Amino acid sequence: MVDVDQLVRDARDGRPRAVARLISLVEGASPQLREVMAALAPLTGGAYVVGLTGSPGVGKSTSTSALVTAYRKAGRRVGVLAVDPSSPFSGGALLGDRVRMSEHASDPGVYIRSMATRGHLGGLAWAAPQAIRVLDAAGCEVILVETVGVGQSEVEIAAQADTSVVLLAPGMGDGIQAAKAGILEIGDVYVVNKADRDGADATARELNHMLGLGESRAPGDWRPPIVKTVAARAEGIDEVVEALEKHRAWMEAAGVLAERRARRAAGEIETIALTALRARIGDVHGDQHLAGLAAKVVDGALDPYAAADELVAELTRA
Ligand SMILES: Nc1nc2c(ncn2[C@@H]2O[C@H](COP(=O)(O)OP(=O)(O)O)[C@@H](O)[C@H]2O)c(=O)[nH]1
Ligand SMILES: [Mg+2]
Repeated sequence: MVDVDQLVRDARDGRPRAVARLISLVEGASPQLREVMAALAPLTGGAYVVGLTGSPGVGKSTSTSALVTAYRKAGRRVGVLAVDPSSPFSGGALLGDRVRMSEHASDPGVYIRSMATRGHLGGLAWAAPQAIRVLDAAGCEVILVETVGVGQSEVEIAAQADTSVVLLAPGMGDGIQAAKAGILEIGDVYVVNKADRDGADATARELNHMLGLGESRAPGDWRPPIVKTVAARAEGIDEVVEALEKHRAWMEAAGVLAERRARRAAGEIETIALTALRARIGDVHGDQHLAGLAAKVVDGALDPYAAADELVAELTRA
């Protein structure tokens, strides 16, 4: 058994190994998970969580690394979480990311962690926010969450962030891809990276058009900015930071930050509760009960809605 309170104190004091241990406990769904989460709860809420999404190769890791440098210059403690929702192992795609982040490896003000979430109990929606909580409690003022995969899981991760940054690059057919993946609905800030390549202006224009940024909006609405960057040379990164700060200030003033966090917490509670209920269905008693109900539905003795009501009543009785 781990001394959770000691571990949390060490993490708070900035010991990277303690932070790593805590994330491992969380990731491994340790029996001490509840104890860990209870110890962390009063220490959380201080971090600003920024999600970075976009197709593979667009420059998320390079941008993340450049953002870390910028935030470190401003004296902020930074956490980086690279999440790969498609793989059960944190190898492969994340390896290159580690190389791109290596310049920060010896900086005690930066925590970098990669996690793979497939095959997780409760999946992505469950694992990533808990790791974010650990980084938050450890005193990270800014947490950058990079998603390695594409598609729906990316959108899910974006929902864990206070601010979502969507990255595109010229010449990747990104416009259409982005629309397909639905990521054009989630961006608070858009970045056209690899602006050193041909077509960056065209990509920015196309994006501007697709987002309907030329159209008028209600006063007080957030208008997502499009920032051009050359992440590999850290060009435009200060503008990204500025856009993030602006978005954060707008969210605070408009009450959106509190709203988003409350919605996130509600989703988290729901996921945990549903996971617990599903686990109960798997219990011997519940399983037999379910089999009995299924037989009745097959026979036409019961309709599936009535059967489901019965199951829910049974599961929540004890
Ligand atoms: N030309 C150019 N290449 C870049 C730029 N930013 C990143 N790259 C390169 O693009 C490749 C993919 O970058 P990476 O950050 O790993 O992308 P990710 O998969 O989105 O995390 C790497 O070889 C980077 O060096 C840029 O601004 N311009
Ligand atoms: Mg990457």
